[in-house]
Amino acid sequence: MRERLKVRRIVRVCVGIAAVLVASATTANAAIVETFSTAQSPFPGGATNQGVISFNYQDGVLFPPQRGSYYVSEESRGSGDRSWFTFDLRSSCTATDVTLQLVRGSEFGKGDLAGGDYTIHEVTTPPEVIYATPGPFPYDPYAVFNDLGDGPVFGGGGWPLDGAPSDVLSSRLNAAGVAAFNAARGDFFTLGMTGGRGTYIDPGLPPERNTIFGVSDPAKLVVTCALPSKKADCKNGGWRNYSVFKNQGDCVGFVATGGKNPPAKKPG
Ligand SMILES: [Ca+2]
Repeated sequence: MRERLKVRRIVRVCVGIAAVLVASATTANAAIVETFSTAQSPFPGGATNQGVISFNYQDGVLFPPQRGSYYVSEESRGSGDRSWFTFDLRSSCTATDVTLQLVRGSEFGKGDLAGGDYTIHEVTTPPEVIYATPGPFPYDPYAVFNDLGDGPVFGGGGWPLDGAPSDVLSSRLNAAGVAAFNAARGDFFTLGMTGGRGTYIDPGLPPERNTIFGVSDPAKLVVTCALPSKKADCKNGGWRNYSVFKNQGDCVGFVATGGKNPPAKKPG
């Protein structure tokens, strides 16, 4: 009798575990991820929708903006490399989570500053100005250099300065960054990045900045799409808010099957 009770209890525990596994599998299936790249929809005159402006404070020189590559270095004595990344969100879903993915690159290097801090900023300069043709930047590049490192902060962190050029840094945008992404849907979306401001160990030494990124690989934006959790979310035109369904029935079917019936427009 006791043995049978034990078996029953084991069965009950197993059923419970199985239920949890099914629930988590359903949740995983339901997630829809979209990836955007600076290699998509390139503006004329550049291979990718990204670039860098470098400023050397000692010489007071702003180097000509460079399209296609990105460099981010820690800023000190007013010198630094600031980069921008533009993504085509004309067919984007509504995001709940947005992560910027960058490659460290072959030109990263250690200077005489500690750490590898960087910050992601809002960019208000419109892409038609950043990518104006025919020549690069027929406008005030100082204004754009400032824009890449000022205004609302959308993310940031520290990056260890030892590693391989192929290292990928993932940086999640904060709530303000996700809101800005969603506000930019249907258009292009540009992010700016600047290094932190370090202090020289020996002020008498010539400037040697930490370069955190130095690469021309396309930057990526990995986006988790917002999805309905109940049928009511689909009704009265609600299905349109998710921009992954072709109609209300498609949306209701997705909810009813716990995500097993993927959206017709964007298969999960
Ligand atoms: Ca700005």
